Amino acid sequence: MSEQHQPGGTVANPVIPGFHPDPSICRVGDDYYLACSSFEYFPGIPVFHSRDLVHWTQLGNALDRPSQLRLPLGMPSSAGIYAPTLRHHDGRFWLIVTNVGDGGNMLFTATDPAGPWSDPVPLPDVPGIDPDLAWDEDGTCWVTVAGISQLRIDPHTGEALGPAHRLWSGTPGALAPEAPHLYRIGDYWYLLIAEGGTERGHGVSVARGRTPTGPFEPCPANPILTHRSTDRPIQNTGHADLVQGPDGSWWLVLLGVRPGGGTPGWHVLGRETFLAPVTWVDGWPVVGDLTPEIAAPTWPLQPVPAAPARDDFDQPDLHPRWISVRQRPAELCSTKERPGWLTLHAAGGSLDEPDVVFVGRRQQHLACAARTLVDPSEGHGGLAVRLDESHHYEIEAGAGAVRVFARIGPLRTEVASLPMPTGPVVLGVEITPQPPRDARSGPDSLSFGVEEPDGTFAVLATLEGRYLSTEVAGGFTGRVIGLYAAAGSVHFDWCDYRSH
Ligand code: 6LW
Repeated sequence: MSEQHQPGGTVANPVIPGFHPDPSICRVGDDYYLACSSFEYFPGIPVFHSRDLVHWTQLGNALDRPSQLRLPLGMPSSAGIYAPTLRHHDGRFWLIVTNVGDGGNMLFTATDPAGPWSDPVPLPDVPGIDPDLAWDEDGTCWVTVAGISQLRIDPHTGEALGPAHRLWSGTPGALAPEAPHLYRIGDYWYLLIAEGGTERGHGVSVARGRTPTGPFEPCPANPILTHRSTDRPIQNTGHADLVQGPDGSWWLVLLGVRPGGGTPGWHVLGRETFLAPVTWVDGWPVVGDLTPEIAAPTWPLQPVPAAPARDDFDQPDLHPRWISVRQRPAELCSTKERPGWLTLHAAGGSLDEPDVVFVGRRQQHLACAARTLVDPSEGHGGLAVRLDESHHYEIEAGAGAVRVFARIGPLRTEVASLPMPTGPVVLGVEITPQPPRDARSGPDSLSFGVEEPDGTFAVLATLEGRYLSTEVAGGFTGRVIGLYAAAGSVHFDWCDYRSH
């Protein structure tokens, strides 16, 4: 993501673009690690590394085998893996997370955050969502959850060592006190939470006490961060975690969205990870500039090489950026069957089905394009932009034609088709943000087409982007662009993703 760094003293936000919500961060020496929610996608919980808080590289996914992550077919999209907390303690990395719909709260450990991570330690007595982990000076381990409640556990066995107690309910009247993180900083324990709901009202509040169990005194300036009722380009700001920079300065990582179009505004990339500076006044954190360009930190930045645009499927394993819906059985998805190609065997059928065989990557830029070379001679499949089972657009090759489909809520329709000799074809999508023309303008357009051998992109259909936004579809995720098989076996030679 080195293109994020702008010379001249600023860096671009989000620092991890695309559907990467609920960031949790920890520092070990000069290294920073960050984990995000992943919902119905497998593998789950992307884990990133940085040395400067600005440039991040994905190391892997913490939950990358079925013994760690079950996402049953009956589980709706936007259930599954919610809001991890990542911490380093006693020489190990600890990840506590909720699988909403299969197992509730659970804990994982690793000596290397790139993996392997352990099998889950179930936490049957830890209620609710958004678990946080903190240890006090005598080694007691506290789990704090949305609500905001807290209990003591044995993190090695998962056993509760006492009942859960309500710690704080956030600002009176505010919706959804959640996303707690508890820290010992100086003479106080700080309880950082999100409240107001994860939509436009979202914000970050804080309380402090002399012990990890409170009592907690709310900050008089709460919420210490919200962009509600403003015209700021970054909205829904909340669900934050605190960290110290290499020079001892303080920073928040948090989620936010970038709505486009007219009213009410539609965000299409999901909730992304942003960075904001923090100063301390009278023992309270004060959040600074949270804009698309923030003043660069003063320590040396360490850009990382930009990810190559092309995945050519020449390696036995897919890059960790590739995610599948609920599961990825090796017998249905392989780069070994036809070496140099990704082969997908259809299971259930189209992208309307929960067991679709789909492998995608998050859309990370408002303006971008994807292309893939597909061989549909043994089946039907193609390139899709997916929000969930009920909201996706795709271009599909097979049976002598290329077709564009749109699924919006309960409606599915073929919007274009083109006869085509059965043989390899380059399918593509161009995604273009649109300046609002009037109050009802959508955020962007998606043009699906075929790339001719001379490089010309022949558009079959242009579709409006609002129907693949969270404001229309609901839920907690963002767009994922990927490859799928709807029938038979479909082979993909390569896939390109480029920002514009
Ligand atoms: C998460 C909650 C939230 O559990 O959204 O924005 C929920 N914050 O803390 C799902 O990501």
